[in-house]
Amino acid sequence: MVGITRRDFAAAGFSVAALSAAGCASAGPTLGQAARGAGLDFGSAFDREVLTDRAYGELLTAQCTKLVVENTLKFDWLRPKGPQADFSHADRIVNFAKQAGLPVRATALVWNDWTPPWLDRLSVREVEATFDRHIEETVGRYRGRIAMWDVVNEPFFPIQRRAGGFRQGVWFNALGPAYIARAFKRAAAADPGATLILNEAFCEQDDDWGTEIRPRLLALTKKLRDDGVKIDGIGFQAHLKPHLPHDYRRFAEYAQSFAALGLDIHLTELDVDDSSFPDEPAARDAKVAAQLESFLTPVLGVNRLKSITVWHLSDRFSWYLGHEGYKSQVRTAGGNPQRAPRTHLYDQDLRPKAAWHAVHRALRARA
Ligand code: 9MR
Repeated sequence: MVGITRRDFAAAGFSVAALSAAGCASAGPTLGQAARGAGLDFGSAFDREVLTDRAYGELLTAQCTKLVVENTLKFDWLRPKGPQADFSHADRIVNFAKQAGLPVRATALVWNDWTPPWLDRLSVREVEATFDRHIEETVGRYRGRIAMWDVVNEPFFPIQRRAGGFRQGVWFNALGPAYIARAFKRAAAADPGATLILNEAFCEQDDDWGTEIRPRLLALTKKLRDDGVKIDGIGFQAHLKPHLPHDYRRFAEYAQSFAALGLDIHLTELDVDDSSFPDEPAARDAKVAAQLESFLTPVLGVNRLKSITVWHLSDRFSWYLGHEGYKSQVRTAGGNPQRAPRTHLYDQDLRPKAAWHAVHRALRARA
């Protein structure tokens, strides 16, 4: 299948108008339109499900002004068995967005997590060569077609207790912290027109992880800038965890300090971990919505905030589904671990929830 267009939906018997009405909750503006009114892009993670789930594909293209490839462009998905990449799936996914006329962000070009086992058997020199090859081939192949890359994902992971708080893994172990600048330089050479961002988790939380990562990330970014490395923006994942300490106003001030360096700010993976909320769906939805609004209200005031991306639009494709850590948190909070997550803006039947309205309201308020 080579991408799905609006015409394909119609040919398959889907009424675009009916789906759009179902997806919007009202005849008012979509999330994308509301975001544009606030000077932002609105995106969602998407992946191979759009090739078979037409209703979801239609919802994504109706609501978003950009799409973010969730997995297919990750190293382990492109090169699961050896250095030779299979780009056939990635081509289809990128083409889906192109057919819909939407720009693409891709994650994660370099990540010290989820690397395939064959990499562990290489010598340092071979790892280095594979690193460069991966960046040049992947960014080069999609030059002009992938507008934005998460060049390095999650550079810090203090729980591993490595010097500098860096996340260890194949790339870090072979190249040291220099892998970060190297990745940005190689990516810029492979596609000088692409927007290059550094993406990090946990910065929204005030627990040990968040408080340790925040200054380290700021110092790393300053150093990259001082060294003349092209870096266009910072991505804050924003998988909100209401059960952990947090102060979203303080986070907004922190995000602002990157804007002061001349960098753009992106919220790259927004969703709400609802594990500490009640089982009952309406009560849970209200709390998820309130959490989103309490986060977005201060953060939408950050200068140079350019985009908000949700880590899937619907509970139908929640990454929390079947996640053992999530289930055990639900159990600890006294909930039913078998319940379905309600962590996103649409429910499993693609009906907008209170969370959709909360994001929409916050965007309209910024406009
Ligand atoms: O949602 C993604 C899930 O399907 C993958 O199995 C996983 C590993 O590649 O990555 C998930 O997305 C993660 C993102 O790439 C980085 N931040 C955390 C996200 C959720 O785990």
